[in-house]
Amino acid sequence: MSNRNLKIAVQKSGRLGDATTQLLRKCDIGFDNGHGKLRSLAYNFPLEILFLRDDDIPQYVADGVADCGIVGENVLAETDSKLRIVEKLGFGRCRLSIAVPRGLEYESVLDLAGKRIATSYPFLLEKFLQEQKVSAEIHTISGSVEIAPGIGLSDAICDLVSSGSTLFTNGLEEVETIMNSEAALVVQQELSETLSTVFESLIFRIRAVNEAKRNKYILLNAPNERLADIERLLPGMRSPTVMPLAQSGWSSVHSVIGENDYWEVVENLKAAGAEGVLVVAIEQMIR
Ligand code: PRT
Ligand code: ZN
Repeated sequence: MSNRNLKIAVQKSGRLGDATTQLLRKCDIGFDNGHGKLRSLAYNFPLEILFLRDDDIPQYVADGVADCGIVGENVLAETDSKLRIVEKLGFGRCRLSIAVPRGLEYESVLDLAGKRIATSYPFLLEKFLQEQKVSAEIHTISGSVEIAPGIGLSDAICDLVSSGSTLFTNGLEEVETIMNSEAALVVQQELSETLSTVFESLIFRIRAVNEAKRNKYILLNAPNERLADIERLLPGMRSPTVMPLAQSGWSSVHSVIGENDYWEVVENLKAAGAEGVLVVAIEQMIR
Protein backbone atom coordinates (compact mmCIF):
# COMPACT_ATOMS: atom_id res chain seq x y z
CA MET A 1 0.00 0.00 0.00
CA SER A 2 2.66 2.51 1.01
CA ASN A 3 4.59 2.19 -2.26
CA ARG A 4 1.67 2.71 -4.59
CA ASN A 5 1.27 5.75 -6.82
CA LEU A 6 -0.72 8.81 -5.87
CA LYS A 7 -4.15 8.64 -7.56
CA ILE A 8 -5.76 11.77 -8.90
CA ALA A 9 -9.37 11.93 -10.15
CA VAL A 10 -9.96 14.30 -13.05
CA GLN A 11 -12.87 14.99 -15.40
CA LYS A 12 -12.82 12.58 -18.33
CA SER A 13 -14.15 15.02 -20.87
CA GLY A 14 -16.03 18.26 -20.62
CA ARG A 15 -15.21 21.78 -19.62
CA LEU A 16 -12.49 20.94 -17.10
CA GLY A 17 -10.95 18.04 -19.06
CA ASP A 18 -8.64 19.93 -21.41
CA ALA A 19 -7.48 22.53 -18.89
CA THR A 20 -6.70 19.79 -16.35
CA THR A 21 -4.68 17.77 -18.87
CA GLN A 22 -2.84 20.93 -19.90
CA LEU A 23 -2.05 21.79 -16.27
CA LEU A 24 -0.59 18.33 -15.59
CA ARG A 25 1.45 18.47 -18.80
CA LYS A 26 2.80 21.92 -17.86
CA CYS A 27 3.86 20.31 -14.59
CA ASP A 28 6.00 18.05 -16.84
CA ILE A 29 3.89 15.02 -15.98
CA GLY A 30 3.66 12.86 -19.11
CA PHE A 31 0.75 10.46 -19.63
CA ASP A 32 -1.45 8.99 -22.31
CA ASN A 33 -5.09 10.07 -22.20
CA GLY A 34 -6.35 8.42 -25.37
CA HIS A 35 -10.10 8.20 -25.87
CA GLY A 36 -11.99 5.75 -23.73
CA LYS A 37 -9.20 5.42 -21.18
CA LEU A 38 -10.40 5.10 -17.61
CA ARG A 39 -6.98 5.37 -16.04
CA SER A 40 -3.47 6.22 -17.07
CA LEU A 41 -0.13 5.88 -15.35
CA ALA A 42 2.25 8.85 -15.69
CA TYR A 43 5.59 7.93 -17.31
CA ASN A 44 7.77 10.20 -15.22
CA PHE A 45 5.95 10.91 -11.95
CA PRO A 46 4.42 8.48 -9.40
CA LEU A 47 0.88 9.45 -10.39
CA GLU A 48 -2.09 7.47 -11.64
CA ILE A 49 -4.79 9.51 -13.32
CA LEU A 50 -8.42 8.35 -13.10
CA PHE A 51 -10.78 9.81 -15.71
CA LEU A 52 -14.29 10.24 -14.28
CA ARG A 53 -17.51 12.23 -14.55
CA ASP A 54 -17.06 15.43 -12.58
CA ASP A 55 -20.07 14.75 -10.32
CA ASP A 56 -18.45 11.51 -9.09
CA ILE A 57 -15.08 13.03 -8.21
CA PRO A 58 -15.84 14.24 -4.64
CA GLN A 59 -17.25 10.85 -3.62
CA TYR A 60 -14.39 8.87 -5.19
CA VAL A 61 -11.87 11.01 -3.30
CA ALA A 62 -13.87 10.83 -0.05
CA ASP A 63 -14.07 7.01 -0.39
CA GLY A 64 -10.33 6.73 -1.00
CA VAL A 65 -10.66 5.34 -4.54
CA ALA A 66 -8.61 8.42 -5.49
CA ASP A 67 -6.33 10.34 -3.12
CA CYS A 68 -6.97 13.76 -4.62
CA GLY A 69 -8.94 15.32 -7.44
CA ILE A 70 -9.55 18.31 -9.63
CA VAL A 71 -13.17 19.46 -9.67
CA GLY A 72 -15.33 22.59 -9.73
CA GLU A 73 -16.11 24.23 -6.39
CA ASN A 74 -19.77 24.16 -7.51
CA VAL A 75 -19.75 20.35 -7.54
CA LEU A 76 -18.05 20.23 -4.12
CA ALA A 77 -20.61 22.62 -2.68
CA GLU A 78 -23.62 20.83 -4.21
CA THR A 79 -22.47 17.47 -2.85
CA ASP A 80 -21.77 19.12 0.54
CA SER A 81 -18.26 17.71 0.31
CA LYS A 82 -15.95 17.95 3.32
CA LEU A 83 -12.81 17.49 1.23
CA ARG A 84 -10.02 19.99 1.79
CA ILE A 85 -9.41 22.49 -1.03
CA VAL A 86 -5.64 22.81 -1.32
CA GLU A 87 -5.38 25.13 -4.29
CA LYS A 88 -7.77 27.03 -6.52
CA LEU A 89 -6.66 26.54 -10.10
CA GLY A 90 -7.92 29.60 -11.97
CA PHE A 91 -9.83 27.77 -14.73
CA GLY A 92 -13.45 26.58 -15.09
CA ARG A 93 -14.61 29.90 -13.70
CA CYS A 94 -18.38 30.33 -13.51
CA ARG A 95 -21.14 31.34 -11.14
CA LEU A 96 -24.30 29.63 -9.98
CA SER A 97 -27.09 32.09 -10.61
CA ILE A 98 -30.84 32.45 -10.66
CA ALA A 99 -32.30 33.79 -13.88
CA VAL A 100 -35.82 34.83 -14.85
CA PRO A 101 -37.43 35.58 -18.23
CA ARG A 102 -36.17 38.92 -19.54
CA GLY A 103 -38.68 41.72 -19.06
CA LEU A 104 -40.31 40.09 -16.03
CA GLU A 105 -40.60 42.56 -13.20
CA TYR A 106 -38.02 41.57 -10.62
CA GLU A 107 -37.22 43.76 -7.61
CA SER A 108 -35.69 41.39 -5.09
CA VAL A 109 -35.31 37.76 -4.10
CA LEU A 110 -38.77 38.00 -2.47
CA ASP A 111 -40.23 37.96 -6.00
CA LEU A 112 -39.24 34.28 -6.19
CA ALA A 113 -41.74 33.35 -3.47
CA GLY A 114 -44.14 30.66 -4.69
CA LYS A 115 -42.35 30.40 -8.05
CA ARG A 116 -41.17 27.18 -9.73
CA ILE A 117 -37.40 27.13 -10.20
CA ALA A 118 -35.71 24.49 -12.37
CA THR A 119 -32.15 23.49 -11.48
CA SER A 120 -29.50 20.75 -11.37
CA TYR A 121 -28.33 22.29 -8.09
CA PRO A 122 -31.22 21.58 -5.69
CA PHE A 123 -29.06 21.49 -2.55
CA LEU A 124 -27.44 24.90 -3.08
CA LEU A 125 -30.68 26.47 -4.30
CA GLU A 126 -32.60 25.18 -1.29
CA LYS A 127 -29.88 26.49 1.06
CA PHE A 128 -29.94 29.90 -0.64
CA LEU A 129 -33.74 30.17 -0.50
CA GLN A 130 -33.72 29.19 3.18
CA GLU A 131 -31.09 31.82 3.97
CA GLN A 132 -33.20 34.39 2.15
CA LYS A 133 -36.34 33.13 3.93
CA VAL A 134 -38.10 32.60 0.60
CA SER A 135 -40.30 29.61 -0.09
CA ALA A 136 -40.31 28.40 -3.71
CA GLU A 137 -40.87 25.14 -5.58
CA ILE A 138 -37.64 23.47 -6.71
CA HIS A 139 -37.77 21.29 -9.85
CA THR A 140 -34.66 19.17 -10.16
CA ILE A 141 -33.68 18.39 -13.75
CA SER A 142 -30.38 16.99 -14.97
CA GLY A 143 -29.68 19.09 -18.07
CA SER A 144 -30.86 21.82 -20.47
CA VAL A 145 -32.14 23.81 -17.52
CA GLU A 146 -32.19 26.97 -19.60
CA ILE A 147 -35.14 25.78 -21.71
CA ALA A 148 -37.41 25.10 -18.70
CA PRO A 149 -39.19 28.50 -18.58
CA GLY A 150 -39.68 28.50 -22.39
CA ILE A 151 -41.52 25.15 -22.30
CA GLY A 152 -43.59 26.12 -19.29
CA LEU A 153 -41.81 23.82 -16.83
CA SER A 154 -40.70 26.60 -14.52
CA ASP A 155 -40.86 30.36 -13.86
CA ALA A 156 -37.14 30.74 -13.23
CA ILE A 157 -33.92 28.71 -13.37
CA CYS A 158 -30.84 28.28 -11.23
CA ASP A 159 -27.81 27.24 -13.31
CA LEU A 160 -24.13 27.84 -13.99
CA VAL A 161 -23.30 30.90 -16.05
CA SER A 162 -19.97 31.87 -17.59
CA SER A 163 -20.30 34.15 -20.62
CA GLY A 164 -24.05 34.64 -20.14
CA SER A 165 -24.78 33.79 -23.79
CA THR A 166 -26.94 30.73 -22.96
CA LEU A 167 -29.17 32.89 -20.77
CA PHE A 168 -29.31 35.59 -23.44
CA THR A 169 -30.21 33.14 -26.22
CA ASN A 170 -33.01 31.73 -24.10
CA GLY A 171 -34.47 35.11 -23.21
CA LEU A 172 -33.37 34.92 -19.59
CA GLU A 173 -31.81 37.48 -17.29
CA GLU A 174 -29.52 36.81 -14.33
CA VAL A 175 -30.99 38.23 -11.12
CA GLU A 176 -29.16 36.56 -8.21
CA THR A 177 -25.71 35.01 -7.82
CA ILE A 178 -25.57 32.13 -5.34
CA MET A 179 -21.87 31.30 -5.61
CA ASN A 180 -18.74 31.88 -7.68
CA SER A 181 -16.76 28.83 -8.67
CA GLU A 182 -13.52 27.69 -10.26
CA ALA A 183 -11.69 24.38 -10.54
CA ALA A 184 -9.88 23.34 -7.36
CA LEU A 185 -7.41 20.69 -6.24
CA VAL A 186 -8.91 18.68 -3.38
CA VAL A 187 -7.37 16.01 -1.19
CA GLN A 188 -8.38 13.39 1.32
CA GLN A 189 -7.75 14.37 4.92
CA GLU A 190 -5.40 11.47 5.65
CA LEU A 191 -2.66 10.45 3.22
CA SER A 192 0.17 8.06 4.09
CA GLU A 193 3.58 9.65 4.55
CA THR A 194 4.81 8.46 1.12
CA LEU A 195 1.69 9.68 -0.68
CA SER A 196 1.86 13.01 1.17
CA THR A 197 5.38 13.52 -0.14
CA VAL A 198 4.25 12.86 -3.72
CA PHE A 199 1.23 15.13 -3.21
CA GLU A 200 3.48 17.93 -1.89
CA SER A 201 5.65 17.62 -5.05
CA LEU A 202 2.52 17.81 -7.19
CA ILE A 203 1.33 20.98 -5.40
CA PHE A 204 4.83 22.45 -5.70
CA ARG A 205 4.70 21.99 -9.48
CA ILE A 206 1.12 23.24 -9.82
CA ARG A 207 1.97 26.38 -7.86
CA ALA A 208 5.07 26.96 -10.01
CA VAL A 209 2.95 26.70 -13.18
CA ASN A 210 0.20 28.96 -11.84
CA GLU A 211 2.67 31.52 -10.52
CA ALA A 212 4.31 31.55 -13.97
CA LYS A 213 0.94 32.29 -15.59
CA ARG A 214 0.56 35.37 -13.39
CA ASN A 215 3.94 36.78 -14.45
CA LYS A 216 5.95 37.64 -17.57
CA TYR A 217 9.66 37.85 -18.23
CA ILE A 218 10.75 41.20 -19.64
CA LEU A 219 13.99 42.19 -21.40
CA LEU A 220 14.85 45.72 -22.51
CA ASN A 221 17.70 48.01 -23.40
CA ALA A 222 18.33 51.27 -21.56
CA PRO A 223 20.89 54.05 -21.58
CA ASN A 224 22.99 53.80 -18.42
CA GLU A 225 21.99 57.23 -17.16
CA ARG A 226 18.30 56.10 -17.03
CA LEU A 227 19.01 52.81 -15.24
CA ALA A 228 18.13 54.04 -11.75
CA ASP A 229 14.59 55.03 -12.84
CA ILE A 230 14.11 51.82 -14.79
CA GLU A 231 15.27 49.61 -11.92
CA ARG A 232 12.78 51.34 -9.62
CA LEU A 233 9.96 50.32 -12.00
CA LEU A 234 11.14 46.69 -12.11
CA PRO A 235 11.59 45.21 -8.64
CA GLY A 236 11.68 41.67 -10.13
CA MET A 237 11.99 38.59 -7.91
CA ARG A 238 14.84 40.10 -5.92
CA SER A 239 16.16 42.84 -8.17
CA PRO A 240 16.51 43.12 -11.96
CA THR A 241 19.52 41.68 -13.79
CA VAL A 242 21.56 44.45 -15.46
CA MET A 243 24.21 43.55 -18.06
CA PRO A 244 26.29 45.83 -20.27
CA LEU A 245 25.46 45.87 -24.01
CA ALA A 246 28.30 45.69 -26.58
CA GLN A 247 27.53 49.34 -27.33
CA SER A 248 29.04 51.42 -24.52
CA GLY A 249 26.74 53.52 -22.38
CA TRP A 250 23.87 51.01 -22.73
CA SER A 251 22.66 48.06 -20.63
CA SER A 252 20.26 45.18 -21.02
CA VAL A 253 17.78 44.84 -18.13
CA HIS A 254 15.93 41.56 -17.38
CA SER A 255 13.15 41.17 -14.85
CA VAL A 256 9.76 39.64 -14.01
CA ILE A 257 6.49 41.60 -13.93
CA GLY A 258 3.04 40.62 -12.71
CA GLU A 259 0.21 40.42 -15.25
CA ASN A 260 -2.01 42.80 -13.27
CA ASP A 261 0.07 45.94 -13.67
CA TYR A 262 1.89 44.77 -16.78
CA TRP A 263 0.75 47.43 -19.30
CA GLU A 264 1.16 50.26 -16.86
CA VAL A 265 4.73 49.17 -16.07
CA VAL A 266 5.61 48.81 -19.77
CA GLU A 267 4.29 52.30 -20.55
CA ASN A 268 6.25 53.76 -17.63
CA LEU A 269 9.39 51.91 -18.76
CA LYS A 270 9.05 53.35 -22.24
CA ALA A 271 8.59 56.85 -20.79
CA ALA A 272 11.68 56.28 -18.64
CA GLY A 273 13.81 55.59 -21.74
CA ALA A 274 13.54 51.82 -22.26
CA GLU A 275 13.99 50.54 -25.85
CA GLY A 276 13.70 47.18 -27.57
CA VAL A 277 11.31 45.76 -24.98
CA LEU A 278 10.74 41.99 -25.30
CA VAL A 279 8.17 40.13 -23.21
CA VAL A 280 8.32 36.35 -22.84
CA ALA A 281 5.92 33.86 -21.21
CA ILE A 282 7.32 31.98 -18.22
CA GLU A 283 6.90 28.18 -18.05
CA GLN A 284 7.33 27.73 -14.30
CA MET A 285 8.23 30.10 -11.51
CA ILE A 286 9.52 29.21 -8.06
CA ARG A 287 9.99 32.10 -5.65
O1 PRT B 1 -19.81 14.51 -18.13
P1 PRT B 1 -19.60 15.25 -16.84
O2 PRT B 1 -20.66 14.97 -15.81
O3 PRT B 1 -18.21 15.07 -16.33
O4 PRT B 1 -19.68 16.81 -17.21
P2 PRT B 1 -20.87 17.86 -17.08
O5 PRT B 1 -21.59 17.93 -18.37
O6 PRT B 1 -21.65 17.67 -15.81
O7 PRT B 1 -20.04 19.20 -16.80
P3 PRT B 1 -19.36 20.23 -17.80
O8 PRT B 1 -18.23 19.60 -18.53
O9 PRT B 1 -20.39 20.98 -18.57
O10 PRT B 1 -18.80 21.25 -16.69
C1 PRT B 1 -17.81 20.85 -15.81
C2 PRT B 1 -17.52 21.99 -14.86
O11 PRT B 1 -17.10 23.14 -15.60
C3 PRT B 1 -18.70 22.52 -14.05
O12 PRT B 1 -18.98 21.71 -12.92
C4 PRT B 1 -18.20 23.89 -13.63
O13 PRT B 1 -17.32 23.76 -12.52
C5 PRT B 1 -17.36 24.32 -14.84
N1 PRT B 1 -18.04 25.29 -15.71
C6 PRT B 1 -17.51 26.51 -16.02
C7 PRT B 1 -19.22 25.19 -16.33
C8 PRT B 1 -19.42 26.38 -17.03
N2 PRT B 1 -18.34 27.17 -16.83
C9 PRT B 1 -20.62 26.55 -17.81
N3 PRT B 1 -20.79 27.60 -18.42
N4 PRT B 1 -20.12 24.18 -16.39
C10 PRT B 1 -21.23 24.33 -17.14
N5 PRT B 1 -21.51 25.46 -17.84
C11 PRT B 1 -22.77 25.44 -18.66
C12 PRT B 1 -24.00 25.91 -17.91
O14 PRT B 1 -24.59 24.83 -17.22
C13 PRT B 1 -24.89 26.43 -19.04
O15 PRT B 1 -25.55 25.36 -19.69
O16 PRT B 1 -22.65 26.30 -19.77
C14 PRT B 1 -23.87 27.00 -20.00
C15 PRT B 1 -23.71 28.47 -19.72
O17 PRT B 1 -22.54 28.97 -20.31
P4 PRT B 1 -22.50 30.45 -20.89
O18 PRT B 1 -21.08 30.68 -21.31
O19 PRT B 1 -23.46 30.50 -22.05
O20 PRT B 1 -22.92 31.39 -19.78
ZN1 ZN C 1 -21.40 16.34 -14.51
